[in-house]
Amino acid sequence: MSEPQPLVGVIMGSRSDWETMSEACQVLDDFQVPHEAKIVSAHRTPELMRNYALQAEDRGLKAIIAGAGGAAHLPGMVAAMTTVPVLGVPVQSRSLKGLDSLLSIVQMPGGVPVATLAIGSAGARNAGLLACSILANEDPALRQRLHDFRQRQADKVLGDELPQ
Ligand code: RP5
Repeated sequence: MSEPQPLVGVIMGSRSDWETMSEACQVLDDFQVPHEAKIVSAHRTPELMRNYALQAEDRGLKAIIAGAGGAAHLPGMVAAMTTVPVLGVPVQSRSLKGLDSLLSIVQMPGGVPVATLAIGSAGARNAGLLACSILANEDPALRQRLHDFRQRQADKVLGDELPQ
């Protein structure tokens, strides 16, 4: 049986970003959203990045989640070459704990937006959820799954008890 066509592209600058970016893929799996995951580096494979961005729309991608750390140019450069929404995830870097990644991704010039999430795993999870929200505009069943998720999350917090 053939794989369904991916609606979300999850790309990252390095294999070392996978631990973080796998959280976005896990969310997309949980919500049954067809997606792909690839290493696409702005600095080490710039031609691959260019082709990926330029082909995204024709390939039917509805959102791109791009994670990178350090001099994190991947989300911004991809956004420069496509109008498919780009969600940027700042991966926590070794030297500056992801502040460098965050500022590299969030400080885009007016006219080329990147929706920037939090540093690290919370950002990756939220990027997955935000991609689901974007797709849910055209997919009532996915919208319902998001409502159900929020309800389960609220129920858990309401049921939490503090230690005596
Ligand atoms: C960036 O450089 C990657 O996104 C990664 O977060 C960072 C370090 O990459 P490696 O040296 O671990 O491959 O391009």
